[in-house]
Amino acid sequence: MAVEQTLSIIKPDSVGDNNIGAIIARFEEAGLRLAALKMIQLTKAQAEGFYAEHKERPFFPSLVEFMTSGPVCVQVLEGENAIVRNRDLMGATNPEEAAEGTIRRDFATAVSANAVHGSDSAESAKREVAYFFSADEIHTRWA
Ligand code: RTP
Ligand code: MG
Repeated sequence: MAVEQTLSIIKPDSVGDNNIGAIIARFEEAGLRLAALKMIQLTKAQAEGFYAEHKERPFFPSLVEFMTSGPVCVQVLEGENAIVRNRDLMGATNPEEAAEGTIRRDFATAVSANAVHGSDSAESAKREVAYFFSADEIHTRWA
């Protein structure tokens, strides 16, 4: 199985709820490694660009407003099959539908405030990692 990188975001609700450490512990306990990490306040343009695939969706304006409502913690997670493994750790988009023991089940309060983002494909991961990090900010631990 291939070692992959994926882009993870701890969203403003979880940062505000003081759950950064608890969520990062989930990744580390599952064997994913942090290759990059930073806290940033997204601008409206940054949030719109990041979620551009959803720009025609009715929830797009509220998604952008939420993602800019406070700082986020963005990280590159690395490991075998990291993209799907991170999505499995996150759980379903709607926390009411998320399986027990997942991050969204345990930390999210609504579909619109759902604790974390994770890249959903290899193509997304490549784009999203580069959206936030330059090559010299990523410290691979698998080479
Ligand atoms: P994310 O991109 O944040 O990891 O979430 P996801 O893949 O699980 O879900 P996606 O379909 O990409 O949607 C992006 C974010 O938009 C909000 N959303 N609201 N029906 C709704 O009101 C609705 N659908 C999606 C969620 O906050 C979701 O995380
Ligand atoms: Mg998505």
